[in-house]
Amino acid sequence: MAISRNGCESCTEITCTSTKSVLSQDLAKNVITAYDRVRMRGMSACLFGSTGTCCRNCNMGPCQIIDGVDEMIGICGATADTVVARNFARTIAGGSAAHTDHAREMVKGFIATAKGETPHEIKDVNKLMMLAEVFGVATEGRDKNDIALEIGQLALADFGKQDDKPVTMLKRAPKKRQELWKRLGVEPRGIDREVVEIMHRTHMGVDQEYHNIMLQGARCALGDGWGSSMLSTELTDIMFGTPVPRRAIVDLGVLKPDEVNVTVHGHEPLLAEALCLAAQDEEMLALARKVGAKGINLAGVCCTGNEILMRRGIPVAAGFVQQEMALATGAIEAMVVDVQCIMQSVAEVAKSFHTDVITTNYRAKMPGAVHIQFNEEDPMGSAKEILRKAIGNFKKRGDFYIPQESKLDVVVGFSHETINYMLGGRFRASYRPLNDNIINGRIRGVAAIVGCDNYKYADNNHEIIARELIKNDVLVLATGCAATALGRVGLVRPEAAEFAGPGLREVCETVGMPPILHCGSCVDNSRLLIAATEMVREGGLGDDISDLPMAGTAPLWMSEKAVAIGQYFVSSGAYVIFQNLPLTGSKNFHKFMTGGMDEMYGGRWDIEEDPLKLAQKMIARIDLKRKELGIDKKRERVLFDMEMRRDLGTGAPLKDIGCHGPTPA
Ligand code: SF4
Ligand code: MSK
Repeated sequence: MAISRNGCESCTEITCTSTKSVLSQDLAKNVITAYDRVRMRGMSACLFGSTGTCCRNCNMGPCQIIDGVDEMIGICGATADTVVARNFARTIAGGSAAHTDHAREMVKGFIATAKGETPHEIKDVNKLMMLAEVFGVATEGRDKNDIALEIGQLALADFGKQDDKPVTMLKRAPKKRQELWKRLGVEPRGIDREVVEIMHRTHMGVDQEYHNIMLQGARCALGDGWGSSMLSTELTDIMFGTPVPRRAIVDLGVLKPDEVNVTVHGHEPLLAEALCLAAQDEEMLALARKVGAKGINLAGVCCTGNEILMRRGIPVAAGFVQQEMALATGAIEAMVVDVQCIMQSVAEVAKSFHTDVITTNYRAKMPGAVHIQFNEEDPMGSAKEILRKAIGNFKKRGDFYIPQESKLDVVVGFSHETINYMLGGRFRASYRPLNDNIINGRIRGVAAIVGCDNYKYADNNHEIIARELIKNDVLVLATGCAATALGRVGLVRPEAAEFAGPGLREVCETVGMPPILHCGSCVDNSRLLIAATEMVREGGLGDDISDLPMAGTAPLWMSEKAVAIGQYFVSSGAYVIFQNLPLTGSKNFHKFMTGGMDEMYGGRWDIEEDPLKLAQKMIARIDLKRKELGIDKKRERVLFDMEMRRDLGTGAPLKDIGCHGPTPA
């Protein structure tokens, strides 16, 4: 594919300084990126696909349906309502399957760690004990590895469970929510089973009633959020340490001119953690020195990046839309990939440079890449083999360009435990101060900005939304590539408090926290479920998640996982708004998802393409919830009195949490 182009001037979608800077170099003139492909295709996305009305679930079709036109229903008679609902449910199943397969690997890694078969260890004993209680595992007088092994085995059983009892972690939700799920019949049973049941029910000639289809859609998504994703996050924390706040840097400028640059891209932290250990190994460092490099520089891409950023402070080079640009620097010796969000084009881009794209998971191979299978029984062996390959490429590096203009620092590591300690104090971890500040109006509410980047919209949409939210005193929790994008523009650091409204700013400055808290990777959205549950448990903000002044968005969503995440938040009682969704092809289904869901779950979907209006709709929802709680009048009193300042002052200052935080070593 040798199409040359004249830099990226015509890419009005790109606002990111480092991206523009890399693409304008001579070095990158033959690199074709997704931005180029969007232009080269010269056609807009298929209307049927975009609105959810294309069905190819059987070989009488494919059928394109037009709502309200009798001649344009499916050959089998399927209406727009049925087809759109089936497609939406299948998207949820796709996203949930991705999280679930990832989580299964983490559980297996956890079991292997408990057996002493990996270089990792059980680090967060407090969290281990908490999970032991959830799983009903006895702890008295037992070794931590024994306890971990039993928890791991019970967790693994939750994936393939065949009885009709709910998955174990569901009991962590607020009581009222659990009762609602039971009443509606949407409690997830086996995690895998719910994905299979969606695929069955959406097969030709099975479930043809959109409300009923979405009951299973909700059940599957809940199995993801409160099942697989939550298991993955918690067990990863126990093995690799629950994140605590730390400073790090993001953007393409984190690559180093004089070191072997290795980027880790994908989602599963098992390999990335092994690479982190191997990159410090004297044998590997000696090899690097031998080829003239000063060291080995690991950097993240996408959510693997977020995992090691949160736990180790390893810098993130790029989010999803920058994966090709990272290679276009010509400075990367190896891009190591595992699963999810890896564009096939990276192998093509790598051909213009000395870079090897190394696939490591048997599930995810690609033409043009080198495959080195990650061996779970010998993670260090695999990691060293990969690093040897990368080191071998260093001398082949030709011209390269590493942008320096926008290398920004971020403060990351906001697990829900950190929020607890940071606002509540080192000795009395509690969500009380957060709830109090919401009740007194300094903090108007909480918003989640999560999910991907997407070439469909300008790359500054996350920023527009986030600035509007914090300006209006809304505390933002961010995950995934959205968090990376916000980090790139300097909003994920305490200094960004200056862009917040007076109430939020005062809280942030008193505690020393950013107005946007980086809470991890896309699988870590389960942390936000727990944070919301803790806010309910703390009291004063209603008795269910649906009562909280809270809203969520994945504006630039790309992956099916984002839809699964959105649905588990909606089914948990949250208002979730995206810039577009493939559900507008059916009036009835659209109405149900954006209205009827609210009546069932107290949470609903919404769609708004304009990023500023999207943020304003989130604020309107937060205000509605404040009104329902009767705390809307109190927003006038935004200044801290001395007593409140002292109260917050008992929270652990940010700098201290890193040293004495919630995670015992
Ligand atoms: Fe067409 Fe019905 Fe077959 Fe879908 S299931 S492709 S609507 S005939
Ligand atoms: S990596 S799922 S682009 S957040 Fe999790 Fe980023 Fe979205 Fe992939």
